[in-house]
Formats: sequence, structure tokens, C-alpha cells
Amino acid sequence: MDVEEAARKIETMEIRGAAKIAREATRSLKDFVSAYEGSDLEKFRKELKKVRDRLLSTRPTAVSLKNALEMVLKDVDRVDNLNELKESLIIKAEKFIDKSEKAIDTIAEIGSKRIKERNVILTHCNSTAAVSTIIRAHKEGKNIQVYATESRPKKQGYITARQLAEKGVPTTLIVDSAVRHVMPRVDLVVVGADTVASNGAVINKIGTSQIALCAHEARVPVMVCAETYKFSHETLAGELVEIEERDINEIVKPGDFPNVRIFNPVFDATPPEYIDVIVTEEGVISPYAAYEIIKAMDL
Ligand code: RI2
Repeated sequence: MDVEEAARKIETMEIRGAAKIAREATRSLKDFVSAYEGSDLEKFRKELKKVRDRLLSTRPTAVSLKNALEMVLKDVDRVDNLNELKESLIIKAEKFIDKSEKAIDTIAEIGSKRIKERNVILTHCNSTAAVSTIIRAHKEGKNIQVYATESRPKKQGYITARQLAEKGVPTTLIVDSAVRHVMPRVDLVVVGADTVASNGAVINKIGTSQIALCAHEARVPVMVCAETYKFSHETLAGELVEIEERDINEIVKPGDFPNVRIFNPVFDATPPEYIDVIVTEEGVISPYAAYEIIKAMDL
């Protein structure tokens, strides 16, 4: 897929999910490098910058995208031979894609150990890491049940419900506003993350923080499944995570609401005190250990 096509698909959310957008953006960058036929190193570097900027302009919240591109592009100014640079970029891109796929399996293996026999789980939106963890627990023979929220406005919960049902996991789809009502029946909340900040706050699909609040009230643990490349080193330097706002047409037909302002933020931040653990491919950590993960990141 060329860069423009990948960027458009990420923008329109045809390609979505923090891990997937990072992988597909990386793949398109790799294809660009492989197909590049020019011989001017400086021109190539400029083109790479354009590619990076275009891909980064698609979705602002998920740091996975930025981290993936940074990991792949880190030698751009260090390697002075065009062919060597191309080769190094391709190797780095392949390495990222491979590592990010393996990370999901490792998270599922680790995270599923925290899911017990007969647990009732609640999940939100559609996270590959969270869904893989739940499916793994089911495959291990645990009799679990899942409540999947619809996840307005884009209803990614439908994908989750179908993915779980397909694997034979007893699944109940609920509207987002039913979360507090069902929470007393829930043993564990399992969600993914788009970004983890240095203070341990988890930025995930809008509604996650409300779910975590309800879970806290009901003393239900919240487990976040997140690969380490979703941790944001910018937040360590004081940056705030930008919360993406999407087109209001995703919620309603604005013409139906004259004189009404419509607001469509698509992520929110859950403070660390509402999160029990974050399961990464490096192991289970407290949200307060986010700093250590960020410090150890190879960017
Ligand atoms: P994985 C998604 O964002 C959801 O917020 C989900 O929880 C998160 O990415 C992580 O997903 P969106 O692209 O990387 O649906 O675990 O806005 O698949």
C-alpha cells in the first residue's frame, strides 16, 4: 500500500486500533523505501520527512504511530550511504512489525493468567491486545463470560462482540450507558490503550475513564493490555497527550440540531489510581511504573 493510501485509510479509520495503525504506517513507509529509485541522499531524507509528517498527521492521540515511525527512522541522519540507509530502514521496519505482532501474543499469555475460572469480564471498544488476552483465557479452558460495550460513536464494540463470539466466548453486547448497571456482575475490566503517559494515566477510547470509575466504585479491578511502544516519552518531557476530536457527523446529522454545539472527543484519560495493572510484553506493571518503561525505551 502506498503512503497516501495508508494515510487515508488510517484517517477514515478503515484501518484502526493503536497497534494496527502503527504497523500499517510502518509497512507503507517500508514500501516507500523499497520502491525508492532516486540517488540523492539529501532528497531521500527530505522525502522521508514528508512521508513521516503525512503519516503522523492522520491520528494525533495514539503514540504507537509516532513511536513506530521514530524507531524506524532513527538512523536517517546517521547513515550517510543511501543504499545502506534504505537497507537499515527496511530492516528496522520489519523488526518493528514482527516485534509488535509477537508482543500481542506475549501480552495474551501473561494477561490471561490474571483471568480466573468463571470470571465475568467487561471490555470496551476493540483492542487487539485485550481481545487476544480474553480469547487466550477462553482457549485455556476457563469458563468466562464477557460484556462488550457498543463503544459509540464508531461502535467498535460490535467488532469485539463478533470476534469473541466467533471463538466461542459467551458474549453480551451492551450500550455504553449500561456499564454501571452491569458492573456488580463483573469480576474484571480488560481494556487496551492508545497511549500511556509517564504518570501512569491511560489514554483509551472515550468512555474508558467512566468505566474505570464505575469499576473503582464496585471494587472491580481494571487491567490494561498495552505494548511498551504505546508509552509516551513526550509526556516525560511535559507534553500533554492530544485528545483527538473527530467529525461531528460521526455522532449525529448536525442539521437536525439547530443552535446546538456538538462535541466528539474520541479518547479520554484514566488516572492511574483507577488502574490495577498494565500488562505489557515485558510483564505486568503497576501504572505508576510507566516511568521505568519509558526510560528503558529504545527510541
Ligand atoms: P489495540 C483503539 O482506538 C481503541 O481505543 C483501542 O482500545 C486501542 O485503539 C488499542 O487497540 P481506535 O483506533 O492496539 O479504535 O490493542 O480509535 O488493537
